[in-house]
Amino acid sequence: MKKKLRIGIIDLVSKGPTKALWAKVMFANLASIMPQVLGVWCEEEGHDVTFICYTGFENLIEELPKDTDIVFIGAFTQSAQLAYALSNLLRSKGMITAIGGPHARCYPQDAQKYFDYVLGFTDKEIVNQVLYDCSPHRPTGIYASARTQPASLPGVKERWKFIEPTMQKAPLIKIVPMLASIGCPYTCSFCIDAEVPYQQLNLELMKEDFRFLLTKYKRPRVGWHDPNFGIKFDDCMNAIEEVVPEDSIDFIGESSLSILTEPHMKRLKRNGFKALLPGIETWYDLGNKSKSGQNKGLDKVHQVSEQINMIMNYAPYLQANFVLGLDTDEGEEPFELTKKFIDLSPGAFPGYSLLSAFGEAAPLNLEYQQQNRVIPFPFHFLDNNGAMNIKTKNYSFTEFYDRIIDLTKYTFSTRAIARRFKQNKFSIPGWMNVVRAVSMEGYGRIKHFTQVKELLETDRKFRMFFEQETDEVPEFYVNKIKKDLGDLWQWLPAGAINHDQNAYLKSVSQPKLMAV
Ligand code: B12
Ligand code: SF4
Repeated sequence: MKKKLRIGIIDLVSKGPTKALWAKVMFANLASIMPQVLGVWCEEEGHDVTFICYTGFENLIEELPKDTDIVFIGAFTQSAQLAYALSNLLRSKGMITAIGGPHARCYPQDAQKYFDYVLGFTDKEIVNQVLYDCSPHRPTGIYASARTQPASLPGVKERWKFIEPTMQKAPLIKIVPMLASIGCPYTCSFCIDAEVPYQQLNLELMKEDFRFLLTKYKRPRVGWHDPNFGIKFDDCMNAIEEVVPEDSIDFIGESSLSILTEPHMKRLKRNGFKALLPGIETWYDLGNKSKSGQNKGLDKVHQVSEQINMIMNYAPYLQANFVLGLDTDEGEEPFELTKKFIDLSPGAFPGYSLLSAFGEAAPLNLEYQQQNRVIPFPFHFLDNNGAMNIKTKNYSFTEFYDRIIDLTKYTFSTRAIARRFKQNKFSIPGWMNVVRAVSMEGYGRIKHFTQVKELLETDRKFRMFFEQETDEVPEFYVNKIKKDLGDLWQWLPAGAINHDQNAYLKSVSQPKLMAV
């Protein structure tokens, strides 16, 4: 007979204990869908589930029942060190541990050192196999992955048992996570979805979820977790229009500019789309994604700005995403063009990501590893801003940091913040932009980048790490991890600060998939 298991599921939103106001207000809204899905699947099999969305305020150990058999941890790479420490502690108490999520997809070999199971693409069958086996696998955990992304996932109604307590942790704004599709038809070579086929998920389920949500909140807010929302635009909008009274749910979504045309914007506005996060990425490449065709440089800035301003006539909040440090960037021009964009589209909030190679996430990462350009910054800093783990092609690190400091200062100057606020019509989204600017994202990053730049100039050992002359992680970074992990630092296994930055390259010749 099948054994009934006591299962713990932890969604690591925070990478350590925190008291930050931003974390208190927003972290529960950054929760992932898959840990909730896992909860549904485990209960369907008759097991008992304890679910924790870790926002940095919970005591993880106290919240887990002492007799838990197996704990699944969902982690981004930025939470890897926390996940490793936690796994070590849980194993010391006799529990089996499993990890899934972006970190497990990107760095499976490293995670296998610290977990009994490491899961890539995860469907119900894979989870059932793990639960059936449920035994220690040490020193090297088992890696298991479905061949593709699952064809369907439990919706909001089924996940509600896990969504509700998570939403209770969000005191002001509550954003319910949903998915309309998985994968993306575009093939941006730096992206984790470049090779994941696009799949529209079940629209009937989506409609049922809207009906359900409207019974739970007066005016629900939905955050779409689709990598690119609205690829099948008419199908999605028809589904919304069929069951949601006009403009009665607020939606937030990440869509490419090619989807955000004026006729589409009119329809999005009618249906309550309040916040959009299009990716511009660079002024030199990826024209298919932004519909800018062959347009590059200043021409692309003008064309994109015009479109962004049009979009903002319909949706009050817009974050325009950029990747800094791509190989196509050279000299001051890319940075000056972004400043020009800020002048031309003052209402948009620019979201910058330093080019990062997340292990085996993207096809381009193999090239970086072949060229020996990946620097083994501890995972804790791989959040698109804490560190850039690729040696830039056309800049020295000091020049690059000079330029990103200059651009960040320009973006969050008093003048730019005030213009953005005015353009946002002094609204709640406008206030959120101001808070983001004067807290971690604006001023916080200027401080961090400036510290890094100073250390590059004054500390030889620090610079040697950037120049790949040593693998010894600078004290600056070690101390930060120590501080962020708090009490869990003592549980971080020896060597867990380091990783093999070329593991992907080494693994391509060895088959990785093993049956459980
Ligand atoms: C939606 C999204 C967000 C949303 C929602 C985040 C969330 N909690 O899910 C928001 C905007 C909040 C966000 C924020 C961030 N994001 Co984000 N985000 C995405 C995006 C576009 C889609 C992810 C998604 O939900 N896919 C659909 C699901 C079903 O598929 P999946 O993620 O592949 O999951 C499969 C498996 O991994 C597995 N699985 C997933 N989770 C779990 C958990 C368990 C326990 C198990 C067993 C299995 C499992 O099952 C799934 C089915 O096969 C991806 C890029 C992309 N195109 O995928 C980036 C991505 C995941 N984000 C990324 C980053 C870096 C961030 C931020 C750090 C950015 C920042 N500086 O703030 C933050 C971190 C937030 C956090 N919670 O810690 C990186 C992660 C890289 C990495 N290795 O860590 C990605 C890959 C983008 C990139 N740069 O390449 N993000
Ligand atoms: S459009 Fe966005 S989600 Fe799609 S491949 Fe490009 S970066 Fe990834």
